Amino acid sequence: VAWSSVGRYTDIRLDHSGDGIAKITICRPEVRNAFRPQTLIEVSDALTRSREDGSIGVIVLTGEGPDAFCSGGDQRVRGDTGYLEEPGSADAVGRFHVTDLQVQIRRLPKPVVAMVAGYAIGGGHVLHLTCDLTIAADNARFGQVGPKVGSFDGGFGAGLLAQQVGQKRAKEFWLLCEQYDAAEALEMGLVNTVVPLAELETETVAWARRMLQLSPMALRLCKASFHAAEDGLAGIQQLAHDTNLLFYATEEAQEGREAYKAKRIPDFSAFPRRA
Ligand code: 2NE
Repeated sequence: VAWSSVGRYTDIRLDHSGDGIAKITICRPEVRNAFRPQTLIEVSDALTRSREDGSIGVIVLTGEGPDAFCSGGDQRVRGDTGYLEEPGSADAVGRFHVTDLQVQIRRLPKPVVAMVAGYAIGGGHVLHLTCDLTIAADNARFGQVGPKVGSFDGGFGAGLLAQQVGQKRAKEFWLLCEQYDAAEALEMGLVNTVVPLAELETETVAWARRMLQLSPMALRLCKASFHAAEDGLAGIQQLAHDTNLLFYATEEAQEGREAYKAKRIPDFSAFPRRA
């Protein structure tokens, strides 16, 4: 793919394939693509751009180099109140930017694919869990390490993992903090496929292109449907509002709008009460 670079970032890169794929790359290989607040602010911005851009149908999230997808929160900027944007500053207040980013990936109405080479560890592992699909290279390694470093992610980090691999296995991830290789990840349903490292991008692009051939609205509703139960009222809200988008296109809904604007009583008598 002849990727073209979009936007100006310091911690990430946003590239377009030219045929509907946006690729967001975390570019901090010197720390195994650990994220600091700035990294997550930039990923969020790239996701927003990709959402708003009608030429984009699929988003790929990845890390630079063969060694890591992402190793989670950058422990060097973890303060006593959260992760710090300006660690040197005396009045720096800690944040958990990753909370909003996880939700953004879940709510994004286009498929988001994690393309994983090397380590997906800690908060980096949770990022792949929140993506819709995961394509793994044969050198990928997965694991949670929170309890080793005094942290945990009891939200999507626990819940989505349990849904994907089962409660016992999910608890094993968190209670033992060990690593699992790509073959084990495939066997437990944590990833969609495992490919040789050299073919990772080609294969991921092929999967993305298959989705680009499909109905965007059907994909959007499929994604929202999966999350409707998992995300409780927030998930139902997304699905409900998506159906509203479709309902607005009907003459029945338009009669309500037109009657309001014309200050008349709406006449819905032409519309069937469907069985
Ligand atoms: C990822 C892993 C297993 C890779 O091991 P290896 O042996 O391939 O590399 P190495 O030598 O450990 O790492 C290379 C450099 O990257 C830094 C290392 O300190 C090392 O630096 P230098 O010695 O070259 O100076 N590095 C790697 N990960 C880092 C990180 N997360 N923060 C800062 N520097 C990092 C191995 O590196 C590893 O286990 N890394 C630590 C993983 C970790 O503790 N992640 C945070 C978990 S908590 C979290 O992510 C979180 C959460 O629990 C809840 C909410 C939000 C976030």
